[in-house]
Amino acid sequence: QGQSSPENIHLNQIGFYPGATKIAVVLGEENSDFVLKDSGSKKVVFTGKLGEVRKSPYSGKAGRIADFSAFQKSGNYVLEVPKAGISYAFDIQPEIHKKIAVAAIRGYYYQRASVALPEKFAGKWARAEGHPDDKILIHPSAVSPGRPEGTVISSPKGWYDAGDYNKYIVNSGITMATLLSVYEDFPDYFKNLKTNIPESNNAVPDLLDEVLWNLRWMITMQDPGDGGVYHKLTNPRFDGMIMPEACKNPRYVVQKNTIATLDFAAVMAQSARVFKRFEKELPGLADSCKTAALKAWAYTIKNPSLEYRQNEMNKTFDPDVVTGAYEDKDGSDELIWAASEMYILTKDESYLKNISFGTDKPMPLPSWSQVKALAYYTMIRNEKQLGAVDQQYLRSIKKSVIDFSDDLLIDLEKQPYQTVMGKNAKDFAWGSNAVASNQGIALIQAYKLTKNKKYLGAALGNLDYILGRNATGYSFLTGYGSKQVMHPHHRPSIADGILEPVPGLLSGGPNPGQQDKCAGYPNNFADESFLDADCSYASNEIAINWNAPFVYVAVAIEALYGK
Ligand code: 9MR
Repeated sequence: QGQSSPENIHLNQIGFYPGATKIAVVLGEENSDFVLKDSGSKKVVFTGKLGEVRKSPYSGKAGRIADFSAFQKSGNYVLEVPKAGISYAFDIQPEIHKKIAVAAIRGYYYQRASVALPEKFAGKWARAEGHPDDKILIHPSAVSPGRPEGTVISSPKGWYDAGDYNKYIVNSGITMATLLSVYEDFPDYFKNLKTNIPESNNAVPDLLDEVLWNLRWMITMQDPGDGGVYHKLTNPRFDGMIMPEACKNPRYVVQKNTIATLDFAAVMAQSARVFKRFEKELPGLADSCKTAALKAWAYTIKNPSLEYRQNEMNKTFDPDVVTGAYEDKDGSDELIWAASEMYILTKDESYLKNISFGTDKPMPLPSWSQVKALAYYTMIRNEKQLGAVDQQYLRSIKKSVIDFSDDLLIDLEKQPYQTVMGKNAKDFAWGSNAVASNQGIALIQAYKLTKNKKYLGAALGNLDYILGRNATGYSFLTGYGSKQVMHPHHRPSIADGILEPVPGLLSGGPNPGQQDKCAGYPNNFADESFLDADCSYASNEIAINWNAPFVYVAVAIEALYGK
């Protein structure tokens, strides 16, 4: 504040739909008019008054809303406010978020393991093949009669999880579910959506081609002996800040356990359902997924509480493994999710026999460790296939999803950024941009159930949040926006010698935990605790489970608002 600067005006830096809400937040307490100008001709096209002062509950910083929703003409504009300054230029245009949706899907292409990315598809971020993963050791924690110590398996493909190069089943679980779900919820949107990947010319939608890259890897993570699924495929320690092809450390599959196997079962069941539609293009795949799901489920019946405890494991087995733990103490939600997917796939009601959907409690927001709502979404999505017995569940599940969204909407208009994201301090967790995105998904589900536009508007508000209408003023998708994230904790982006980071990746976002202890955070206010430095893995890493809900929201908003 004080000096006039575009940084005083926080808005979606990509832009707005002609017919939708258009809001910017102008920092400071100054009351004034604002104008919208055509960025070329500099003509004033719209004048408005700033709203009331609202303060961040975290920093106390003041701002006022500039609402120019009434202006609906396509073009390129700036917002001008006396004292505050002139905003970055932005577009008003139909399909304004299409490039964002495509970029975020393409983000997965850049995360592919075991393959070179040629320039034709990767542009200046082309790179050599890394991590062939065709000679993977069985960690002593993971040996079985059929796979004793010394066994070498092949487990190629998959996506790198995040800024590191390991591949984790638990985190692949919610990621795959979210991507498969956006396909199931908006199949028409993907009919002709091309993302410039090697498979773009085949008859399968590009999104599903991308999903297949990780699915093929996941299938290899099941022990064919007992159906159990390894927790992860990993180096004992994280690779250095080097390119994939420079990594030569041995890799292992590590301890089978119940939760990873339930996540796997759920993903395989959902994949079996989705890929059944592509039997001609991918003969036999759906059946293989179903077989894998059934075997995984059987393992979890025999082993209902085998937990993954990395430190415990390291006391008994060598080498020590210190990479991402994805430890989850409670498998009840994974059980509900897997059971629901198995039931929808097989129509066998016994899967739901000992399952309580727990709709008497508030719906928990999905995250890698909390997947109960994925079961709700699946039941709703497949409601036409449910038998009479399930109608009772269905009613309470729907209510739970709508109640969750109604809670988000309470006092929305009083929020300083007028977003549901950030209303509660707990929203600013590690990967807070995934919180914003997963709230968006819940709101879109509520919109689909009720057709009430207030939910859709709030989901769009969270997209605006991620693309610039937030307390940091950053647009959090690499490669997009006027104030972009430039230094994500992402090994290829750090090591490739290219100024711009790999595009289409969602930075984690504000996280007052500051677990990385990097120097340079502006402060520790929850909504501003973000550092665009590559040491900041707690606020500025990227991850597949964060990109996925962002893809969902961007696609859903395009599909529902686009035109
Ligand atoms: O997203 C995970 C977050 O919820 C945890 O608090 C954090 C610490 O355990 O780990 C995050 O996941 C990281 C994973 O362990 C390793 N790959 C990078 C992931 C994103 O930072």
